[in-house]
This record gives sequence, C-alpha cells and structure tokens, in this order.
Amino acid sequence: MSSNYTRRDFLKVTSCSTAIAGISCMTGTLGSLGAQTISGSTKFVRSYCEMCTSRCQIEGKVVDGKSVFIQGNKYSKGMGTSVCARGAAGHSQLYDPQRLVKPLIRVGKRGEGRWKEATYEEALNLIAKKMMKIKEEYGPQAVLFSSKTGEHFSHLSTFSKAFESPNLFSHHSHCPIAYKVAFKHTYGTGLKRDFSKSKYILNFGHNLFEGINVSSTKKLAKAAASEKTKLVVLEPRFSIVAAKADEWHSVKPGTDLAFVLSLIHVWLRDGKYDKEFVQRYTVGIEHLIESTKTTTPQWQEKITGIKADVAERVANELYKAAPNCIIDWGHKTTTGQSEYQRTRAILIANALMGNIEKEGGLFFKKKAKTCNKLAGIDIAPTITNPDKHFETPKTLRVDRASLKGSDNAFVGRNQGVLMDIPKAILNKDPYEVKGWFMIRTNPLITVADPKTMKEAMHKLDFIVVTDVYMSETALMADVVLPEATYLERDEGIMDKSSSKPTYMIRNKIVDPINNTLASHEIFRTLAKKMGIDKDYKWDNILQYRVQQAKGNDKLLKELMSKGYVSYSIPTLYYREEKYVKDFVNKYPNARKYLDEDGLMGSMLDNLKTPSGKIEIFSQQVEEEFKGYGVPRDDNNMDVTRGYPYILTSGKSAIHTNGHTHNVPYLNMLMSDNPVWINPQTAKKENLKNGDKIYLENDIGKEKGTVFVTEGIRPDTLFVYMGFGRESSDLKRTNGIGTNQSKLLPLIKGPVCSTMVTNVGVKITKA
Ligand SMILES: Nc1nc2c(c(=O)[nH]1)N[C@H]1C(S)=C(S)[C@@H](COP(=O)(O)OP(=O)(O)OC[C@H]3O[C@@H](n4cnc5c(=O)[nH]c(N)nc54)[C@H](O)[C@@H]3O)O[C@H]1N2
Ligand SMILES: Nc1nc2c(c(=O)[nH]1)N[C@H]1C(S)=C(S)[C@@H](COP(=O)(O)OP(=O)(O)OC[C@H]3O[C@@H](n4cnc5c(=O)[nH]c(N)nc54)[C@H](O)[C@@H]3O)O[C@H]1N2
Ligand code: SF4
Ligand SMILES: [Mo]
Repeated sequence: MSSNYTRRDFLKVTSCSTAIAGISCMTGTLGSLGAQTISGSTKFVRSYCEMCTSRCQIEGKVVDGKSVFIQGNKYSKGMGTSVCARGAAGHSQLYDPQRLVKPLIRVGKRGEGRWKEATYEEALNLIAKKMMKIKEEYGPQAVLFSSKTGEHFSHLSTFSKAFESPNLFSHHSHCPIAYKVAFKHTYGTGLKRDFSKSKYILNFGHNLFEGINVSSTKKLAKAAASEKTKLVVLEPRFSIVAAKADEWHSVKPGTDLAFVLSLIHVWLRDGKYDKEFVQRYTVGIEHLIESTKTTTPQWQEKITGIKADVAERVANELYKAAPNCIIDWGHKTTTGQSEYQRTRAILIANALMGNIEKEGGLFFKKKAKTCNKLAGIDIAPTITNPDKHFETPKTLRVDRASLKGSDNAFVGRNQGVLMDIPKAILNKDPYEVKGWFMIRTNPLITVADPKTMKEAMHKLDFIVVTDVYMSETALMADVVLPEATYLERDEGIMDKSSSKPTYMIRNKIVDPINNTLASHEIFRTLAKKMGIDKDYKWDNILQYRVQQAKGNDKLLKELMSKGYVSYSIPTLYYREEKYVKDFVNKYPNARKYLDEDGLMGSMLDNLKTPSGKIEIFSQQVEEEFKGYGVPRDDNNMDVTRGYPYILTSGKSAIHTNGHTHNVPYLNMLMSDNPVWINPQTAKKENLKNGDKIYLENDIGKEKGTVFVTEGIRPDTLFVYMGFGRESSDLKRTNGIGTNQSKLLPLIKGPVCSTMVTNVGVKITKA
C-alpha cells in the first residue's frame, strides 16, 4: 500500500531537530530526502525485534501510511502482546529524519564528518576495490571483521571466511564471554533457568527489569511477585530487581566471588549439599573442599560488606529450597578481574544444590535433534546452516584467540577479544592491520578506552561501517553503508529452542525506505564483486531460508505467517519424575532411555567436557592458567585500582547499549544519565543534586551531573550506559551525559578475557 503522508506531517511528528526548519538536514539522512511515505503491510506481520539483541518476537503493521504499530507476537507464549518501551518505539527509529538512508564516502579527513553521497553500487565497488587491494598487498589477515552476534554476524562470518581473514570478532568479549567460557569448562555447554517453578532465586546483578528480555523479564516478575518464591538480590545499587526482591544486599562491586565461596564453605563444612549428585555427575570436589577451607562467612564480610550471618542464612535457605533453586550468574558478566572465578563458583554452587535438570532449577536446551532422538520419531523439523562448509582460516589471529599458551587461549576463533584490537594495530603485533569492516557495533562507545581505540583507527587505511545511524564509529569510516532497519528486512530462520524446539524468523513489515539494503544483500553482493563467492550456495534470502529449512515448505510457510513456531511437547527435565513420565507416555520409544530409577539421569553422563562430567576442577584450565582450575580466592577482587570510588554501569529500561539514545521517542523519555552518588559521599565531597563534576582516573576524565540517592553504596557510583555521545550527527543526544567506557582500562579478566566494567575513579568538581 502507499500513503499520503505529507512533508508537513513528517516534520510535525519527527522534526529533523532545528536543522530542517532552517538549514538542510545532514548528508545521507532520511531528513535530507524530504517526506517519504511508509508503505508496507496493513495486516499484522510477525517478526522479531532488533531494538536490542534480546530479539523478542513481535508483530507489526503500518497504520494509515503514517506509523507502524508494534506489539508482542501472540504466537510466542512467553511474550503475549507485551513489548518493552524500545520495542514499541521501532517506528521512531525507522522514521527518524536523522537515520541514515544513503551510502556515504568520506571526502574530508578521517573522523571529520565530511561526506559525499553515493549509490550502493558506487560504495560497494569502492569497498571491493580497496579490500582486495589490502588483501593482495598485505594478505587477508590484514582486515578485521566485527559485529554483535545475530543474523548480521552470521553473514559477516561467512564473508570474512570467504575473504580468508581469521580476524572475526563478535561482542562476546565485552558482554557474555565469562559465562560462556565458564559454562564450557563446567558443563560443556550452557544451561537455562526455570524461574517459573523456583522456590529460591539468588540473583547476582541479573538486571532483568532494566536489561530486558521480555519473556524472561515476565517470568522473573511473576516469580518475584509470588509468595512461593524467595528472591534475594546482590547488587551494589538499588536496581529495579532489587526493589522487587525479598532481600537486597548491597555488595561491593567486583566481590561476588567472596560471597559464593562462603556459601560453598558453609555447605561443605556442614555436609549440606547434594552428595549423591556430586558423586555421580562431577569431578574435583576434593579440590573445592581444599580451596574453600578458609572462605568463611566472616572472611567474606570483610570483602563484600555483607554481614557473615546473612551468608550463613542464605546458604541454609538455599539448601532447604534445593533442588528447586537458582543461583543466577546474570547476563553481562564483566564485574572485574575475578569474573571467571565468580561465574565458575556460581555454576558449581548450582551443581552442589543438585538443581540440574530439576523443576525450578537449571536445564539443558532441548533442541529438535535431541527431542527427535529421544522420542524416536520426528516431532519437530531440524534446520541447517547453508554456510556451514565455510571454514575458519587457520592463520594466526591478531589476538591469538584459541592459541595454546596465549592469554586468550580459551576464547573462540570466531569470537575474539575486542580490547586487544588497539594494541595489535598500534604495535603491528603480530602483523600489520590495514582495514576493518564493522556492522551493528559501536566500539567507540561500548569498548574500554575509546581514546586508544580511536588512535588505532586513525592508523588504518580503510574502514567500513554499516549502521542505521551516524554513530561515533561510523564517523571514523571511509565508507558508511546504511542498513535497512529490522522492520524493513526479510532474514533467515533462528533456532530459539529452550525447553522445547522453537524457531523464529524475521519478516519484513515495511518496504525499505529509499531501498536501503539488508546485511545479507550487502555481503552477498560484495562477495560477488570481489570474486570470492564461489562457495556461496545461495543468491538471495529466499534461497537461504529454503536451504536452512532443508526444503521444508510447511515449516517455512508457518514461520512466514506466524513468525514463531514452538513444538508443544511435554517439557522434559531428565531428573524430574513426573516430566519424564509424561514424555514417555506420549512417546513410548523414549522408554529405552530410562535408567533403572525410571529417570533419564544418564543423559548427563557424557557432557562435552574433557572428563564427560561436570568439572568442579578443570585440568585443562589448570594447565593453561595455573591456580584457576578450581574457584578460589584469587586476590583479584579489588576493582578500585587505588582510587576512592568504584564507578559501575548497566542498562536502563529505556535505552540500549550504544544504540538508541538518539531515537526520538526514547530520547524524549530519557535524555541524560546523571551519576548516582550516596548522600554520605555527596556530603564528604561537598556535592548536591545537579552539581557538575568530573570523574577521573589514569585512563580518562569524563564529565557528569550529580544525582544523590540512598540507592547506592557510599563507595560506589553508577551511570546508565551509552550516553556521552560524541557524534555531532546524533543531534538530540550529542554531548549529553557520561560515557563510562572512557574511564575503563584495556585490561581483561584472566582465563575468559572479559572486559572489566567496574573501575576506580576520583571525583573533582567541574
Ligand atoms: N533495556 C535494555 N535491555 C537490554 C539491553 C539494554 O541495553 N537495554 N541490553 C541487552 C544486553 S546486550 C544485555 S547483555 C542484557 C544485560 O543484562 P544484565 O547483565 O542483567 O544488565 P546490566 O544492567 O548490564 O547488569 C549489570 C547489573 O549489575 C550490577 N553490578 C555491577 N557490578 C556488580 C557486581 O560486582 N556485583 C553484582 N552482583 N552486581 C553488579 C549493576 O548495578 C547492574 O544493575 O540486557 C539486554 N537487554
Ligand atoms: N561501559 C560499558 N560498556 C559496555 C557495557 C556496559 O554496561 N558498560 N555493556 C556491554 C554489552 S552487554 C554489550 S552487548 C556491548 C554492546 O555494544 P555494541 O556491540 O557496540 O552494540 P550496541 O551498542 O547495541 O549497538 C551498536 C550499533 O548498532 C547499530 N544498529 C542498531 N540496529 C542496527 C541494524 O539493524 N543494523 C545495523 N547495521 N546497525 C544497527 C546502532 O545504531 C549502534 O551504533 O556493550 C558493552 N559495553
Ligand atoms: S527487550 Fe525490548 S528492545 Fe529488546 S528485543 Fe525485546 S522488545 Fe525489543
Ligand atoms: Mo550485552
């Protein structure tokens, strides 16, 4: 359908800041085109959101040719029609006059912001030429590729492999890497949480009411409100989760490890743990007994600031609730240098409570392949990756990820360590880097020490950034390629299985404004232009989808109409009697997997760890990082680096990382991020609400505005992340607020190579 949306309406609703009224809008933006119509489906199309990477299932439709109405996809049970503020504001990004809709080629100095508009054809030709030139002169390893994981990352990954560069980076190192690595070392693979049936949840800064994932957030909200569930939260600040909890303990940032080690001490001291489970499924308890001998509740009190009797009581309460309990490791696991040990200790604490594959505890994902095998019939279709034959180049990576003996030995070759990029470029170590292709990532806001990162970018010959806005990182590019927003894209199938086999797909709701391209179109076209596409087996998204679905027309049709398909099999927890019974009753072939006790506990006998067991002690870790084989006090919990205050950061419910701060509706809801300061600290520093301050350390100096609140420890400061934007093309948010990353050093947590987001600072008055 087409619309009669006039230029006047366009200006009224979304005003291109003051610029459009007087002067013209920025080059390459939607505003510079004048009024554009919104055409697309007037009936609900089911898809998934990309306002953050929780990627919740949505449905949306064009209303009166003027707007896009978005709500949760009712076919996705966990969502219902709920959506968060950012999810509902998708239209505001789509139709923001400051959004990029034309490719731009740099004409001024790098970072200066002078551009000429180009067609995609021109821009892609230039990229192909420049990248191939680097490849010929310096080799393919001289170009880096990075993106946040998701559909973009899949296509970027294939493209980087076709180009033969080993240097592919995801967002793992500044977000989930600690728990990904800790899970691999402990259970061989990840586990999911069953909040809905849990009697006791011990939450270590899992900020689900602000760092949102709608279906998980709803589950935790229900549990928090239930009389049957006790929620205990350890958080340096009074977050919204803390506010909804039964108990909040204001832990000193970076010291969670001490609290967990003290719980383990109490359980082992008193013999209050699931001995049978530990005996059957784990290795290395003797190492843990040794390493936690002195980690008493009294010992932890001095480190965390939480009273000894609290640790003693929580340990006992958890044991009473076990196995229907969860000790929650969180999501963004970047608290400090002790992060690996903290997360390993939490994962092992769960095993001691015997809550694995138990109701209200933790469970392994049940994908189609596993369910079909157990049921002995095909109850759910499986999908495949049409690009799986592309091999990861075996050449040395700039960060030496996965290389034995290196400090990134346990980092995947397809993940990498973003914090090691500046050093590699500046020192030409282990070789010269000349180019960087980035998509859907903004490291100049979201990675530590952006000053050094920027310095490194200045040394490069060629940078490509694909974004929807002129981000700080895009400003540093030679070519900026706008991408169609998620509302304007058809994309591939994603496996979303949790307790049941589940798939989702992104379906286009709106026709791409100004014919902007999706990432698969960008990479597929570039590979062709560069003559490196001989191994691609698809030319367009339909072929890609069909191959993913292995020609399963029914699955594809269902996904294209419902956006989300989940197979309603009885939930199966291998060690929970009634669940196993229900499954076997429905699928009698599954009987052959029953153990003598009528359960399926032997499904846990061959885990993907070196021993096949849950590894309380990890020999492989001990060999690479001496002293880290078992959780212990690693003397690494002080994150102050000698400064008087710890500055920490986290998500706000209104904004996403380094992404949404310029989106008109969201900017109207929240336009600044003042610094949380305890009244005692404010008094000591002679500060009051609204005062301007500087936060300072050896890495940087950043301005801030004082917000005095009881909701934070006196030794801690907090800001919501992603403000302090420096791109002058983000007109609504430019120059406002504090960017915490500017104060973070380029250090990594040992073993897992995580970024560290809690940092010491001092306060000076501005
Ligand atoms: N609204 C919104 N939702 C989002 C996102 C978003 O940007 N905005 N981003 C998505 C992404 S990428 C992610 S990774 C998830 C993140 O989800 P979470 O990891 O749950 O969210 P964060 O706010 O990053 O969590 C950090 C919390 O830990 C607290 N904290 C800091 N240091 C410590 C410590 O040492 N110990 C303890 N116990 N707590 C500490 C902080 O105060 C903060 O509340 O959210 C996702 N959802
Ligand atoms: N100081 C500090 N730093 C942090 C964190 C913290 O709490 N404190 N949190 C960390 C966490 S958990 C994460 S996950 C990372 C996230 O950091 P990044 O990986 O950099 O991701 P985002 O900031 O979410 O988004 C990056 C860019 O994607 C663009 N974008 C949005 N949608 C699209 C799209 O559809 N297509 C394209 N091409 N681009 C799009 C946005 O405009 C934005 O410029 O930051 C980490 N950094
Ligand atoms: S949490 Fe909100 S913004 Fe993130 S994907 Fe879900 S609906 Fe979208
Ligand atoms: Mo994240």
